[in-house]
Amino acid sequence: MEEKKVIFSGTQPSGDLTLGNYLGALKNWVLLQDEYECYYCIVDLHAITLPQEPKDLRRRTLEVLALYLAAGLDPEKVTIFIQSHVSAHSQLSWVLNCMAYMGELNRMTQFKEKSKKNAGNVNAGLFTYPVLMVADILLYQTDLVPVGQDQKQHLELSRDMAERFNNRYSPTFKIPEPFIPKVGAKIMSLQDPLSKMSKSDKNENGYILLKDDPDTIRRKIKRAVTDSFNKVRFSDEQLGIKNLITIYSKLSGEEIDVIEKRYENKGYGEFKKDLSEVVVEGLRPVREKFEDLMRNKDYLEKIYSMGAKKAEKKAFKTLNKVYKKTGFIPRSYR
Ligand code: ATP
Ligand code: LTN
Repeated sequence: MEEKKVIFSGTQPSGDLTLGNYLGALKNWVLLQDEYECYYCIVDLHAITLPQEPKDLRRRTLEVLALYLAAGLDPEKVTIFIQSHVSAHSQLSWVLNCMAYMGELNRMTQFKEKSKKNAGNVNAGLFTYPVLMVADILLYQTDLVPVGQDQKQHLELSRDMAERFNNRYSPTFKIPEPFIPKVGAKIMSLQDPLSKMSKSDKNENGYILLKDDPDTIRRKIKRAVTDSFNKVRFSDEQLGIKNLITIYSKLSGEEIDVIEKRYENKGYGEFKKDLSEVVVEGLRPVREKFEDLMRNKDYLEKIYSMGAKKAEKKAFKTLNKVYKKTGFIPRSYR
């Protein structure tokens, strides 16, 4: 039997998940789970590159896990685990840090944006964040990494670093490929269609949370920024409306031109009203399942405990090779 290709991806438990995370990442992960050997991680080590309140971090870590399941990931088919439970991530990250160039990390857009936003706390972890992400990916001999557009640059670094290590020592890592959806790879803020919908946005009208109740969703869509053309068209001149059509299409499964046609002679009011219902109904099963799961902490514990065991096995196989090639003497248990 041919071996399945490996997929790895992760989400930071640094805020509540948005519709952007769902459409750009989660929804695709679910579609891939039958065909691939999948590892889906909750990257808590990454989250502390910005200050986190310990009790919020604990709560959100479980919430992200519950959302993975609520979105349709099946723990019998995929490995779901918490990054800090598998120490190989930190260990490989150190080795790779010693091979990463300051210059290449300095060019990372996410680092530049996040350090600008958090000028008072630009810690070394924020700078080396992409190297930890490289370690996540390379540990599992990953073929494909399904992410939103914003992560493309980090994926290029993963490929460069895998090649660097393989060339310096001998073939060790698979070279991973990004896997970015054609539509919905970058859902934009409802308040500013030039910046991406982000869970760390200060303005809560900019994003829709997966756990927002129906009235909140309706209110946020009603307030979404549009333009004065009053034409429901998928065009770069109308970025606000373009974003809303993308959301409509991704959630309803309808093609963009079908949606444009339906609203050809209708105004934004009617379009937004219908879109609200598409979003409310699209997210309803996710939210209901999520609330159910959060009442069952024992079950969640079982999932992350099983996940860590499965992930660890694969991760340490790679780490041991790396340690050996680097020149570390294997520990003796005599
Ligand atoms: P922040 O917005 O706080 O910087 P984030 O949501 O970008 O965080 P993660 O939670 O780690 O960061 O992202 C999880 C996944 O969701 C990644 O694959 C990312 O590319 C994707 N993603 C995040 N925001 C969007 C968006 N607006 N549109 C499409 N995909 C997104
Ligand atoms: N950096 C990513 C989250 C992330 C990730 C990963 C994604 C950490 N490790 C490995 C894919 C593969 C983000 O901010 N969205």
